[in-house]
Amino acid sequence: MTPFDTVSQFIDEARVRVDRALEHWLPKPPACPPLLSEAMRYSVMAGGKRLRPVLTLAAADAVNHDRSRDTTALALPAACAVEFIHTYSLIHDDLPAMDNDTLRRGRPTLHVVYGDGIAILVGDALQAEAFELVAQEPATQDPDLLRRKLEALRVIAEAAGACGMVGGQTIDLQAAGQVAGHAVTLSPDTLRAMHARKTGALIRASAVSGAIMGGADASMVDSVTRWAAEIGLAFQIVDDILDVEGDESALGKTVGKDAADEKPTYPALFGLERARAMAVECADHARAILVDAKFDRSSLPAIADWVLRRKN
Ligand code: GRG
Repeated sequence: MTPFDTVSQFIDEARVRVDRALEHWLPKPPACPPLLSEAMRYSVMAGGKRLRPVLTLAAADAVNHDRSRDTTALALPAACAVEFIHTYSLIHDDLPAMDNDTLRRGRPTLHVVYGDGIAILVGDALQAEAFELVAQEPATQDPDLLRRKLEALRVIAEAAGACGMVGGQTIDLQAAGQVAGHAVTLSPDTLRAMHARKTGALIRASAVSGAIMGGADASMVDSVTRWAAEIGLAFQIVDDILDVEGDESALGKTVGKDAADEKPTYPALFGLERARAMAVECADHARAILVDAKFDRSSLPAIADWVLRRKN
């Protein structure tokens, strides 16, 4: 059982810890130019849901069966690293050369406020800071912990890179007809594969890096990987549905953009009803994986519900 009274208390506490740690680990002047520091803070501290870092802390907590470790302290650097990478991806995705969006996290997008050049540099800096953070923290000479940090670093880098998020974004640009001479048409299978990279890979790495830092063995890591793959897909399907019927002020971003840009989405390919049912199927698969792995009394089932029911 979690040491917290309720699971929602776990999520609330995790968000507070993450926000405090992000603030602490954001680079500051004089080490970093004041303008860059201010612009990084503008996006990172803009009030995202913190789903990915909460997943990291929850997975670390779930594998700590005997309650022998302070898994939050162990996994917090990886949690903040995935939020840095996620924020960089949103900043770059909003640029005119990509999705060309002007509203994010309820605020004007970073390039609208600081210009494209600074927005590109903030994304670049956040990505590098993420890896520096996991390499540095928690500071240790313990060989097992050093091995876990290296493995978490590898998992996050792989998810962020050419075979993960950046690869998925490449296919997305091709599918949107934004790469002259390289357009592709997505089938339901290739749409799923694109999302498994674009949003799924980092969601998976968020949970898996947490499990690794929390002390998981190989079989626990395998269960968390399969669970997070289902949750990542459910997250994406719900995201597509919210783009059709969500509320712009609750979402803090432009709605109706996928249809306007003729993007291949779950509602576009399957219709809203089937898309909703597919998200529920993912959550059912995820629940079964948790039961098998004996993680069903952790905070992970409630996080799956949060993903399914979210309004923003
Ligand atoms: C530019 C390399 C590069 C990658 C971009 C993840 C991504 C790839 C683009 C994001 C575009 C987008 C809106 C995708 C839909 C799913 C998604 C990642 C939504 C935003 O995540 P939330 O809802 O946002 O967790 P908050 O603001 O709450 O953190």
